[in-house]
Amino acid sequence: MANQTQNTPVAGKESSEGVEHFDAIVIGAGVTGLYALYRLRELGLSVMSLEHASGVGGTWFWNRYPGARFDSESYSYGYSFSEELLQEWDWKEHYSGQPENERYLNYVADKFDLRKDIRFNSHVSSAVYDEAKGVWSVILDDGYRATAQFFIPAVGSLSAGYVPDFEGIDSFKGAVCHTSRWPAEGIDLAGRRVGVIGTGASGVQLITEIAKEVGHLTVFQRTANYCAPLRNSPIDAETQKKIKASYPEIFQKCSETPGSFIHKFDPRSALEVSSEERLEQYETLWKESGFKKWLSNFHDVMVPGEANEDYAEFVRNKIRERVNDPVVAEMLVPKDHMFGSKRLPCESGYYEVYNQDNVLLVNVKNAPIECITSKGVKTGGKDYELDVIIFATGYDAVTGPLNLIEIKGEGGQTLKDKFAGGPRTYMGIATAGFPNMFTINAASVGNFVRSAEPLVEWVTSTIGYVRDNGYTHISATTEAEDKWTKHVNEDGAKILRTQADSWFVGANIPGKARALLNAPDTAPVMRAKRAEVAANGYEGFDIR
Ligand code: N01
Repeated sequence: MANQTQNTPVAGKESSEGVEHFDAIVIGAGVTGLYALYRLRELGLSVMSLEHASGVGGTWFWNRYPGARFDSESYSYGYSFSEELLQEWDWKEHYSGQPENERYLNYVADKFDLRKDIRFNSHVSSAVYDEAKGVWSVILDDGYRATAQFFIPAVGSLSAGYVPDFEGIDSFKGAVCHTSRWPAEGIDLAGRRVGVIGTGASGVQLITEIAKEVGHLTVFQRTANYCAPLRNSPIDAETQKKIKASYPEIFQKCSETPGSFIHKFDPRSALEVSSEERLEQYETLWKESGFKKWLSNFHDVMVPGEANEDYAEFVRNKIRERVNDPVVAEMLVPKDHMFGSKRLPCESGYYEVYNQDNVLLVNVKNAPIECITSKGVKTGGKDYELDVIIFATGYDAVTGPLNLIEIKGEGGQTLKDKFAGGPRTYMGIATAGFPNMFTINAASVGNFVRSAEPLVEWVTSTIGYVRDNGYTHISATTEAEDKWTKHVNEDGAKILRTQADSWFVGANIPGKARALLNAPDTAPVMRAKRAEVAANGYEGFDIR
């Protein structure tokens, strides 16, 4: 496997019981964890990062499935904190693929010498707050233990893969894989009968790519998605120069938009212009790459209401145009949820896959998958014989990765129990009864790196504030948390992301409480709120 790293001891201070002690422990060496490690070290703290994988990258380490790539512009998606890094790194494509993204994160880890403080192949089983000592005690599966004053589970939002509990799943005789655990050596799909379950952003990227080599492909679709052309292309030398010269403007633009993407909405309503002008704008933007099609469009295209439905119909017709068989086309046209209420996948030839003779689309909405048999998938009373089944069935998002660790706060309360009805946090960052712990994954919105960077900066400067002022304890107050949770639930109910059943609200996991898992605010509002809290002496936190 590329970029695997052997475990090397990470130096901490030995405590009296022979357990290593650090100022801070970070879990995860993905985009957020790597930056948290970097910033905490800059503060002069001793830090250990614990990473489950054998290399850095998080999402970009694990998601090696064919077709995995950014759908935000590469140059808006890298770290902005180091001018040197920005100038050294050449993004090769406008929407960079997984191998390159993993290489980038390895380059960052090497450049800033982060690896020496990362313990790889480290699966954390529990993290318990020791009230008497005021430290977090972290235990790994292999028996290793360490303590730290600050605990930062940077475990990612989409890292706990979900495979539905289909009856007979273990009886299947062929190969099985979830998109997030694609083996580095690949899976031989050439000429084989492959079934893919799931048509979210992962499924759409994967299906398009593997359709080029499989013998026969069966796609089991529960919900059709609104997908739009990515229009990826290589970055030529001239463009590369321009990008490198304009990073300040790129990041400035991103910082001003709701989701930290590079695209700015048209402030006009779709409904205030004539239908001809509206259509002309839709068509012009449709020819553009990436998310520009909707994020530079009339602002109300992304708000529940008439304009949203008008644009949804435009996209539906674009889908219809590309699929030869009208019956299959209608199966691929989403009619049961609003445009943008589920994550919008970008694609590179997805709909044309269904024009191939060796591709079959099976609707599993009305006739759900009954079971997995030794030979394949059974649905609607029919058996689909397969050599390989790929689960593109998504993630137990945000709270899922936290729940994989037994996290215990004051009074022995587990985070899992506390979040059983949905996350209860203060700004997605802290939760009452879990002092000195900062959850970074419940606060991000939109362009992940652009929102993670300022978040990490806020958390690490807060830790700096606590230490510089001789405090040892910081915790969200119950009042601040109650107010924030009410805001998430009440204001969250009005936004597009809560209008469909998806991971945004935990509705993709049977039995999971329905609640918006991150913030309903725009990225600029989130940053302003955090800045105000800090300026007001960390209002809403109990600091001692
Ligand atoms: O997961 P998903 P994903 N029977 O939850 C279906 C990010 N991402 O891995 O819609 C049959 O979106 C499920 O059906 P339904 C991005 O944020 C980014 O694709 O629930 N089907 C759905 O079709 C994204 O949102 C990139 O009805 C079942 C699919 O499985 C997030 O990751 C690329 C089923 C799951 O879709 C997750 O995307 C990829 C069942 N029992 C991902 N259970 C970039 O481009 C589930 N499904 C950067």
